[in-house]
This record gives sequence, C-alpha cells and structure tokens, in this order.
Amino acid sequence: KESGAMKFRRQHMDPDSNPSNNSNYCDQMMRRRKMTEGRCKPVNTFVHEPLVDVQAICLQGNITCKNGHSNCHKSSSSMHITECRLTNGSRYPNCAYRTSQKEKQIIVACEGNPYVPVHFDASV
Ligand code: T3P
Repeated sequence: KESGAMKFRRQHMDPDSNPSNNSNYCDQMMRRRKMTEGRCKPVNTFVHEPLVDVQAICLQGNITCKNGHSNCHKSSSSMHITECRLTNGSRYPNCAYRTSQKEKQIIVACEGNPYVPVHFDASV
C-alpha cells in the first residue's frame, strides 16, 4: 500500500526535470502521476529540488498548517517549483492545466518516524 510519504513523492517531487519551456508539463505530469483518475485534481505543485533538501524542511521552521494542525514546516530557502492549476473550461476526463514556474518558499506537513513530508500545504 502507498504510504503518506510515498504519496507525497508521487504527487509533489520531480527533482530531475526543469519544465522551463514546456507548457504541456502539467498536462503530462498530472496524468503520469495519477492525479487525473476519478477527477481532475484542481491544484498541485511539483518541486524541482533534491529529495533530501525537501525532506530537510521537516527540521526547519515549525508553523501551523491551513487545517490547524501544528506539524507544518516552511523551507528556509526558496525552491524551484511548478504550479499546476486546472483551467476554467476543463472538464473531466479531459483535465487541462496551466503550468507556472515559480521560486518560492514552500510549506509542507510532516509525519512519522522518520519524520518526512506527507502533504504540500502552500508556497509563500
Ligand atoms: P496533498 O495533501 O495530497 O499534498 O490542499 C489540497 C491539495 O492541494 C493538497 O494535496 C496539496 C495541493 N496543493 C498544492 O499542491 N499546491 C498548493 O499551492 C496548494 C494550495 C495545494
């Protein structure tokens, strides 16, 4: 079965690619990473940094998550990310996304032992 840590890596980690000039990145990746099955996931962020650097966020600034839980952590450095946002006219099963590249600090929720990312809360 897929653990929370595995799900985070599937949905949010893409260390080895830089989508810079590929406007189809989100259409391809959202499908490849199985976020267009059953419904189109409305918003999803991919992080283009080494896994160890993203895991290290769990040891960085502790803050409250959007859901009120206290296990969120904000990266001390900004990170290369791609935000995928469902386009207005897009209807399941034809999930169409806008691809935007950003450099922002990210906030993740961490759980378990080892204490690793299991949810992407926001970028700031
Ligand atoms: P997950 O909990 O599986 O990481 O908030 C609902 C989902 O939207 C959540 O999925 C994370 C995702 N999301 C992003 O990936 N990027 C964002 O900037 C925001 C606000 C949400």
